[in-house]
Amino acid sequence: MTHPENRALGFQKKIDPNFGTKTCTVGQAAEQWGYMDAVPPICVSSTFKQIEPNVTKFMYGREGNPSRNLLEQCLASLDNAKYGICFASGLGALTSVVTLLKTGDHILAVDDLYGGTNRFFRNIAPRYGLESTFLNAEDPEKFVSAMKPNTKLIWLESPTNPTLRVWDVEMISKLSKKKQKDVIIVLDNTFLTSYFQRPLELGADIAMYSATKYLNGHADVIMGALTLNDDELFNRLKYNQNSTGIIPSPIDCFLVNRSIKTLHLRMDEHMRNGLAVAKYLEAHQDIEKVLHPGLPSHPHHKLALRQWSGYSSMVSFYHKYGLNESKKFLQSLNIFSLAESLGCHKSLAEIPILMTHASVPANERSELGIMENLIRLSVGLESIPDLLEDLGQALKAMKI
Ligand code: P1T
Repeated sequence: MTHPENRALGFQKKIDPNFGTKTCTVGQAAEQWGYMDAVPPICVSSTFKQIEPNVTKFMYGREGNPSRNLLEQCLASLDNAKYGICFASGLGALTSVVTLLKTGDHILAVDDLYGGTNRFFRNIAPRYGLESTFLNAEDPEKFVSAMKPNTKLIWLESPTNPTLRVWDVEMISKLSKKKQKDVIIVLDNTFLTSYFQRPLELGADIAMYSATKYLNGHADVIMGALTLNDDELFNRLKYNQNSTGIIPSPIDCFLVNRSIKTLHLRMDEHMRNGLAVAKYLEAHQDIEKVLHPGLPSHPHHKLALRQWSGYSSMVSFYHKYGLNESKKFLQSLNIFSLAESLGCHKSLAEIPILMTHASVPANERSELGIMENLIRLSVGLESIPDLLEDLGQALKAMKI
């Protein structure tokens, strides 16, 4: 079965026809619970009774928990992965990946990244003797040529936050593995989720998620997740997670597990709303440029169609004015909330230069195009006419 809307838009990758069944069934069996709970319970117990020393399915809540375990199985299935691991936050998942490295290792990262990811590689990793290079990945050969003999981690984010650049993950993976077989390639897939992009099938070793965003989708949980196939990497990550304690709470696991039941439905609607907003803004007189990979004007439009099976609802745009107008626009919005974060039911708007990407050095921000007139929108699930009206009135108000 092919998703009709997806096919009409020209995507070459198919949406997993069993996606909805997986979110509703994998890890969810009633038979695993004492009361045959049809819906998985929240297991808050921090420790588990043992039959004899070390004979038990779960031992201690930091090591593993039934509510977490079932979510990890379910998330893994969505990427057709062998393993899933959940963490206290998206940055917690990143920190855990970095625990795979040792002093003297080199990280090659794309230059346009979530500000917090950039901050970690730039300001925290060097304290432990890790060196990072940030580079545009438009030309995969050039990007990969920046690998050094000690490059152990390649960190990709595609599409990127906040300028929605798209990288050729398949080509980067192929070229970098050819150069160094043991380099670990991570793709931050927060913006698209497994529904629209499957990182492991594009050659990444690890798919990374801020589950805080679309996976949970209701702006009431902070969580991170990784999915992967490699046994050795999985064992090391689990060992390191237990040793560092970067775990999510069972209640948050319950919430994300509940939320992913509707992930495919939400993503379909997010895509529609995001595209409608992007097209509206592109035709607006006060807009200089819209960044959305679904617009034919986007430089990576064709690559997105080749690599993905849908778009997220992230839209960034440059208006024709300055910082004051940016602030006025954001403060005039009624349905969109002026807030950080993204990927939830509520529409959110922010100004990366002052908010999510304030920690990126100023010269790099301007090279990336993070300017005073760049606004980032996370389009929610409200009705399209209301969203367009809200944007229209705020664009008018910003000039008064
Ligand atoms: O917030 P946390 O769950 O720790 O996830 C960090 C993170 C990782 N990767 C991407 C692509 C992200 O966008 C984020 C978090 N981003 C925001 C809070 C934001 O407003 O962009």
